[in-house]
Amino acid sequence: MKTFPPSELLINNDGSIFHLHLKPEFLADKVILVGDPDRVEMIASYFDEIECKVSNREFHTATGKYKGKRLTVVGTGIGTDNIDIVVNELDALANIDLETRTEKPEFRQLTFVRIGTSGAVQPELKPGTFVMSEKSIGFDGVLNFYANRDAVCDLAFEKAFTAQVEWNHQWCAPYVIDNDPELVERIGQDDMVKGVTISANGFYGPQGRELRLSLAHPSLNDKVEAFRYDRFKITNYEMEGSAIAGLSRLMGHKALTVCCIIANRRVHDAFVNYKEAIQTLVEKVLERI
Ligand code: R1P
Repeated sequence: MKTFPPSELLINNDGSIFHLHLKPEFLADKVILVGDPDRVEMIASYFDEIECKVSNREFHTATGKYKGKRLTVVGTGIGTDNIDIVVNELDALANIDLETRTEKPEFRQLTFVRIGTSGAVQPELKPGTFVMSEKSIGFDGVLNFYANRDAVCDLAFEKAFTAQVEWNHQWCAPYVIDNDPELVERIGQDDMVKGVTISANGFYGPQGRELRLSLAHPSLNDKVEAFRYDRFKITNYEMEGSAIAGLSRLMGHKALTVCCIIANRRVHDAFVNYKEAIQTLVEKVLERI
């Protein structure tokens, strides 16, 4: 049987997992992931009962019940590097016995729904629109470090994407991954646009924002907007969904990202007072998860 030594699976003295500081009993089967730690408080304010609140570094967690449904909400902070930690540690809480450091015989499936903010790359997607990711494109490369990445990725889409946008091969290879189709249908209803979301490995250069530094590929976002493959076009940028979808597919969990558009990159429009809109999106997800 595979055992996981202390250097690979780090457990705190109180029995909690290293970064999240959570114990296995704190984890619900349904997990909402958000980037902003304040959003954890906002979502927990809808709960009828709070079981626990735990914080360590940028990771803030609350578990409780919403209309009888047990939910865990985790604030991941920004970026897929944090998602690698969060999804691996949540999976370990569910599927590894932390006392014996061995995999549990019965697999426990988790459902992850990320609720985020995002920038649109099609002119018609106005701030305030809700987009759910049918597919995610990872610019981040996290999934490329795991075995069997090719078995879960849409390789034909990847090929079309790298060719059409004239991908710079100094960047890590992009990966394309489906979000869970059942969640796409159940959570993303007619009030959300079905889309293809890029998760970038940065907010400025990697999403084509130019401040004082010039870009290596200044026309990338023109090509991203014009990209077509089968019935798909790219809708939006954010920074976490690809690794959530990719790691979940490899591990056997279900995942979906839904975002509120708060800026349109093509018409240079932004909506910085988005709190009410994101609250509406949270209410929809709480009902549907
Ligand atoms: C960038 O400002 C952050 O906002 C978006 C991006 O994915 C990134 O995390 O999502 P959140 O609002 O969930 O943090």
